[in-house]
Amino acid sequence: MKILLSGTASDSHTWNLVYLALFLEERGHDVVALGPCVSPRLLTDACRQHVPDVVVLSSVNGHGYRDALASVRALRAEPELAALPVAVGGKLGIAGRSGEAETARLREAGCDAVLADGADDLEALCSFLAARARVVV
Ligand code: B12
Repeated sequence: MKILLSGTASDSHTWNLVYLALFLEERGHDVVALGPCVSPRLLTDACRQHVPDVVVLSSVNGHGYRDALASVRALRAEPELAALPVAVGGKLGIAGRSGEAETARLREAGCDAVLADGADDLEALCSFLAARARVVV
């Protein structure tokens, strides 16, 4: 699958993105990596340009919940991107994982998968992608 991998607007961390790019490429995916500090506008423009099968957002600085909310709302506001599968994960809250209310809001806004930062979350991402791959094929 073609995966657009992106950091979020306020997040300057990069090794999470390097790790995820390698992790996804080792599983045979074609990764377009946008890097850190990607604004919602840049993300929507890149999705139009690269036409990915799935968007994976990663954030670890503690502002991922708010940033991802803005990003997914921007994607869902564009008719041609409204159905594009989006998974977000990492350390989304200031105390690591995001809370249940934050997770629910992200889902309501259009995130198809809201994951955290553990090995089980990477496995969950693989399952999410495998389910999408069957749809794409
Ligand atoms: C190195 C580092 C920095 C470096 C980053 C350098 C760089 N080029 O990336 C510097 C010094 C710049 C930095 C800055 C800051 N940092 Co910092 N940083 C770290 C540190 C020590 C290591 C991060 C790292 O590289 N890990 C290696 C990668 C491979 O692991 P990872 O990032 O955890 O990613 C894994 C998982 O999170 C997961 N994952 C990530 N994304 C996704 C997405 C999906 C879909 C899935 C499934 C999984 C997943 O998979 C990855 C592999 O396992 C961590 C503490 C720690 N030990 O984690 C703090 C940490 C991430 N930083 C933190 C903070 C608060 C900051 C600052 C805000 C500090 C400040 N007050 O200025 C700033 C952020 C500035 C900004 N605008 O973003 C906090 C975040 C708190 C939180 N979320 O709960 C942490 C956790 C430290 C702490 N314990 O408080 N940081």
